[in-house]
Amino acid sequence: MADDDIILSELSDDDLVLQMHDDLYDGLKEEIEEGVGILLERGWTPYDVLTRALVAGMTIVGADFRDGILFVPEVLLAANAMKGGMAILKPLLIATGAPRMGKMVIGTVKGDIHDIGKNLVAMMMEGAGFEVVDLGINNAVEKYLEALEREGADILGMSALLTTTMPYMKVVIDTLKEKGLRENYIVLVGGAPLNEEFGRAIGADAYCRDAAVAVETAKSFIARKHNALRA
Ligand code: B1M
Repeated sequence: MADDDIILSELSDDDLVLQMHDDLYDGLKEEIEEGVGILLERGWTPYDVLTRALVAGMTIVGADFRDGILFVPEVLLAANAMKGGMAILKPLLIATGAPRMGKMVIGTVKGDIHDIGKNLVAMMMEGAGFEVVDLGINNAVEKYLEALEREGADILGMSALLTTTMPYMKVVIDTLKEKGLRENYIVLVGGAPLNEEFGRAIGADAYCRDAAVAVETAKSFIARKHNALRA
């Protein structure tokens, strides 16, 4: 049967979820929105729809992106479809108090206006269940610090695409250190001209090669943080 012939509302829950994984992979925003609506009508909690239909689907997208099977345009489409589903779930999730993965403040550093990669990271993080506060581009250190405190964030994400702007990440990290705040946050950095060595040299917790790695890295740091708090 061709995809066009599939009537989502006639699928069993399990088949619908699998179909939604496929639709997310293919970036079909309307189908994802419809699928979300059907599962909610069938009594699914917003959290289950988020994790089992959307996040699980996005995990497949993230893995194939990491492995070079999917590329940026496809991931942007998938992320856009995901955003469609998320927009329906977001108010319901807030109302039902679903557990959150953690909160990230992210922005491109001062002097830099590249935002495509940063936006992709933000979308993938949201897709993985993180709350994301996107500060946009051209952020001075004060803007990051103010947002981290205001939002009670767990993670600071910084993006830079220019060799001339990437050193600014160190300015932000050094300022956090000077104010005794460095240990309060997981600091993740990314952008095409960076590498692991640079991330280490400036005192970040990790350099993230791409959006999928950013999600995986954030998840593992948050898990470590929760384990440390429990111990
Ligand atoms: Co510009 N640009 N650009 N540019 N631009 C580059 C970066 C450049 C490498 C092109 C080149 O010359 N080959 C070069 C930098 C050279 C250098 O620094 N050595 C360059 C230059 C020179 C410039 C200008 C100075 C050009 C000029 O005006 N003379 C100027 C600078 C303006 C400024 O920022 N002050 C400029 C302007 C622009 C445009 C506005 C035209 C446009 C940006 C549009 C926009 O972002 N809204 C633009 C673009 C599109 C590019 C290229 C072609 C593509 C960047 C991109 O979006 N890639 C770029 C060439 C390149 O990188 N190959 C280039 C796709 C994106 C998905 O990948 O951003 O790497 P990326 O993000 C990845 C990872 O890096 C990682 O995950 C993302 C997704 O997988 N990641 C993170 C990124 N941020 C992260 C944050 C994290 C984690 C992971 O936090 C946790």
